[in-house]
Amino acid sequence: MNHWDQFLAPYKQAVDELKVKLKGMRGQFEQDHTHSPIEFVTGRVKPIASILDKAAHKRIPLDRLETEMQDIAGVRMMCQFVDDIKTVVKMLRGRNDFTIVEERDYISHKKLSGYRSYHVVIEYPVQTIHGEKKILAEIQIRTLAMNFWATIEHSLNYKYKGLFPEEIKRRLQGAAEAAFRLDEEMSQIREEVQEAQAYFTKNKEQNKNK
Ligand code: 0O2
Repeated sequence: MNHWDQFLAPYKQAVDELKVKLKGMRGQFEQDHTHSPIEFVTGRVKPIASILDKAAHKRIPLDRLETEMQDIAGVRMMCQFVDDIKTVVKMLRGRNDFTIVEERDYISHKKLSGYRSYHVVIEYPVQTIHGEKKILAEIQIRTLAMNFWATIEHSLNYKYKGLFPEEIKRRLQGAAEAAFRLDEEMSQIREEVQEAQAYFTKNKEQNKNK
């Protein structure tokens, strides 16, 4: 096994385990027939080239990656509605299989680029044949609209290496604004749906008692 494989092995294990655990939360909501605040979950170990780029950019010495690069293991949880994000974060705070070390709210405070997402950095204990190893992992929680924007912006970022032409920058900010409005519209439709469901349940109960 080369040095990188050895270094990344616990991160890979953490991502695999977290995906199973967090996808399991969605399954449990389905079993309960209640709206799942989690739409889908993805995860990845940061590619070596991206680790090296980020380390150079943020001046992180390679022997300090473990403590200073928080997103070598990354998991994303996508939600339908903005309010679902709060629910998911509360559930994460209540778990006892990892410890939250930091939260970053880029929803209340969006980034200059237009990026919105809620980040939770955790310390996750990986069980290895040599004993327990605690690693840092980043969970990003966002709506489908936030994810759509971030995915497109990320690929353009890759193309332009962060130096967007003014026109593209302006359009991306406009698209971020449109994604924000889409989230707001959907939140309003959600209220309509929930009102309709409450009305339906009440009528059903009344008919049963007649
Ligand atoms: P990748 O390829 O997703 O792994 P910094 O990089 O200084 O802004 P920091 O301290 O590393 O931030 O932590 P932060 O901001 O909580 O998390 C960084 C990650 O959030 C990024 O990882 C992206 O996944 C996401 N992110 C943050 N800002 C943006 C943005 O403007 N656009 C997009 N598309 N994603 C963003 P990496 O390492 O940059 O990339």
